[in-house]
Amino acid sequence: MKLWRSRIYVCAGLALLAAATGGRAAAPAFSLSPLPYAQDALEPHVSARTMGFHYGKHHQAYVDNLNRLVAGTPMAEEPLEAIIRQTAGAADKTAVFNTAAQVWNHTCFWMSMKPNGGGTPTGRMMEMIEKSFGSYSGFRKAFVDASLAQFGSGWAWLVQDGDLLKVVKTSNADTPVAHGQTVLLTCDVWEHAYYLDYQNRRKDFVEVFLDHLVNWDFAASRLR
Ligand code: MN3
Repeated sequence: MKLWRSRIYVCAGLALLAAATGGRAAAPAFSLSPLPYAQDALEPHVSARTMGFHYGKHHQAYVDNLNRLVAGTPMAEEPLEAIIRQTAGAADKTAVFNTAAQVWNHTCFWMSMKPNGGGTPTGRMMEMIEKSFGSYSGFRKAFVDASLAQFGSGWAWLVQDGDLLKVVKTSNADTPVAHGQTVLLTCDVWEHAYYLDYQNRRKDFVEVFLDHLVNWDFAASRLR
């Protein structure tokens, strides 16, 4: 299943309705996709206060800025992934790329978590993890290491590359979507993702993400 192919976001039985009005009227092209759980549902691992700022302020601001940047342009009629791909690497489209990618990345991050998540996956996902990393602990170490190796703001990702899975990291707004990789899940390692709850302890946050929050059903639904 492919997310964000259109303005109707569909995932794992959840119909997440985004703005379907395109640029026809004065309505904005993009809207903040609903959280798949309550803002306090990830406590004690991610506080409602963090979610209030991160989803309600940071993510909303990216949506608002993207609408401002694409208003009156052909991009207002296009799917988010198409905007990301066509602006990636374009020196005169940096603001649009950064903003569109951050809208996509954050929606993916919320979907990558669930209450009582984390731990080892099952089925084909576990088989692919063992084939790609040797073991779940091999994957876990690779993901934590990539998160810590990301200097400054960025993202850690699990992506599918053919028959194998890979852990990759990106800086700032950069996203595997721009590089043709199939994203399975992501962890936001910008400081705003964890500073209120974990201060400077990024490793603690990423380990909690893996052990208590990862939504393996979401990741498995994106396997090709
Ligand atoms: Mn963020």
